[in-house]
This record gives sequence, structure tokens and C-alpha cells, in this order.
Amino acid sequence: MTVNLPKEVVLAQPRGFCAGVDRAIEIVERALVKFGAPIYVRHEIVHNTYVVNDLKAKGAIFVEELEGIPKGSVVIFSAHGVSRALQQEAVARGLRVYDATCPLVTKVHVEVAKLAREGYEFIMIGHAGHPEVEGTMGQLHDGIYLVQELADVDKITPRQTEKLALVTQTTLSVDDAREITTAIRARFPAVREPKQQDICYATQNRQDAVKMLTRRVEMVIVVGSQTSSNSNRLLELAQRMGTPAHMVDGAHELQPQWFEGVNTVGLTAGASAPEVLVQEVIARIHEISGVAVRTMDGVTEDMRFPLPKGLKLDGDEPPERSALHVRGQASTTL
Ligand code: 10G
Ligand code: SF4
Repeated sequence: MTVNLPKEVVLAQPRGFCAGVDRAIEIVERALVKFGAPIYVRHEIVHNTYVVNDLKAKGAIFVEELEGIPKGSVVIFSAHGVSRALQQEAVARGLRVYDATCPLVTKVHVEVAKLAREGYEFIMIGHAGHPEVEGTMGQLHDGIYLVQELADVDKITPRQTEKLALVTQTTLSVDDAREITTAIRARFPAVREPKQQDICYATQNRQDAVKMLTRRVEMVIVVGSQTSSNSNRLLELAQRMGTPAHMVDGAHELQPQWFEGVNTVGLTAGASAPEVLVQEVIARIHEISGVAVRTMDGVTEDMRFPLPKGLKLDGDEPPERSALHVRGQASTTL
């Protein structure tokens, strides 16, 4: 019996690491070189198993609570950001903090604090329990109402409706956020919206690329961890476009039967998934089927954010850049 196997793999452009993730990982790597292990990291620096295990092997200790971290230790806040209470607790415990919160998340925090001083209350679109939502909502004691889905818009009860502002998690589904925003505008016509939407450039670009990809391929593979919100949004988007899709944490999770009868496979990666995993997935698909690989045309990202002060190294040589830092823009080697 001959089984029809894929003839082509098309790589999404852009895919994988965003500037905030690259910066956050570099902060941990620099801290390890400059101060030596252990370095404490509050929450997974980014939601990716491979990245977290790589940094653990280099001496990072990941914790959810600051309690128990010895006084004077270096602690790094994850890229998703933290609440004011956590920042204050770190100071009270005598910890040396390096903040790896993505500057685009910090921008949202700054806006919330500024408008709160002007008397605004807030509606936040986001997912309950996600660290970014906890961090942004935790910029205030109260007066910030969470909307997770359309049905929540009618349930929230702000104290007043003249000074209401909208903020969102940076990694939402662009389409869902648009729909929820329309409903919020209908209920609260005076709501103030961010000048530039909070959903970030990387989220927008990766979702646009998946939409394009689904027009050309019969199946989509997303490289990303289960805990990664933006990776889940890419999976969901491909499926909503009517294309079967699977998410894998690495090549070991690929199942050969997915590829039977499929001629073209699209491959993308969440903002926290390193390119090394994408290359392993390509190699495994090549092993299964001997396919050709090409990269889709798309936006080339050159965003880079400055590092926090105090992580300069001798001669300012960055620590030996691990395979983690390769961005998903080079075409593949196959
Ligand atoms: O997609 P989420 O927010 O779960 O995070 P991630 O670590 O998988 O990807 C990077 C995105 C952020 C740090 C959120 S700003
Ligand atoms: Fe920053 Fe966007 Fe990346 Fe989040 S997903 S770390 S906001 S660039």
C-alpha cells in the first residue's frame, strides 16, 4: 500500500521569538554570567518548556512565590509582568530585582497608572489567571473589571461610565478582541480606547501569517507549549480557518498518521518557541516524508528592546548566545 505523504512544508513568516521574549531570556542569561547561579526567576520567564529547562540547567530557579528566596538574591520578573504588590514585596524582602517585563506590557501598566490618577476605571479584555492579566490588573487595588468573553460585557458593573478606559492582554486573538471591543463600545459609548491597541505587533504579525498560511496548506503545525496563550491562539486561528491543526512542544510529539494524505504542511511557532524546535520539527517531518521546505513571504521583524541597566558585562560582550536566540526568520537548511 502506498501512503500519500506531504510533498511540501511551508514555514510561516514571521514565527517564533518576539523581541520581548528574546530580551527576557537574555536578561536571565546575562544575570547568570554576571552574578553566578542561582538566579531566581519569578514565574516561567516565558511559557516554553524547552527554554525553561535550558535556563534551569544553567542555574536559574523558577518560583511562583518570593517567600523563601534568601535576602540579597537576584530575582528576575518574567516577561509577562507583575503586580505592584509583588514589586513591593520584592523590595521589602531585600531582593535585587531585574525586571524582564516586556516593554510593551510595561507601556500598558504605565497607561493604567496614569489614567487611574485622572479618575478612570478600566475594562480589561484578557484571560483570568494569566500572569499578564494578574500583573496589569494588579497595578490597581480596584476599579479594573475583567472581560474574558462576549457574554461578560453585560455582567460588569463599573461605578460610573463617564471615565472608563479599555486595556487588553497583548496576546489575544485579534478577531475576538475586535468583537468584544465592539460590544463594549455599544454598552459604554464613552469608553476610552488605547491610542495604539495593546495587542502587540508580534501577536498581530503571527496571526496574520497563520491566516495567509491556511490559504496554502492542508494542515498546520504550531510549535509551542500548552501553557502559552499566544501559541494556543495560533492553533485556534488555524482551526477556525477550517484547516486541521496540531500544537507540539517539540518533534517528539509529532504523530506520523497526521501526515497521511496531506500534501502541504504549514509550520509556525508561538512567540515563546525557539527556532531550534522548529528546525527539529522540520527534520522529523523530512524523516517521515522527505519533503521540500520553503518559507512563506511575510513581514520581516527587526524589533529589539534595550536591556535594563546593571546587566552590562565586561567589554559588554553578551554571554555566549545560546541556540535559543536564533530568530525564526532564516530559511531552513534542508
Ligand atoms: O502567550 P503568553 O502570554 O502565554 O506568553 P508566552 O511566554 O508564551 O509568550 C510570550 C508572550 C508574553 C511574554 C506575553 S507579553
Ligand atoms: Fe512583548 Fe508582544 Fe512578545 Fe509579549 S508577545 S513579550 S508584548 S513583543
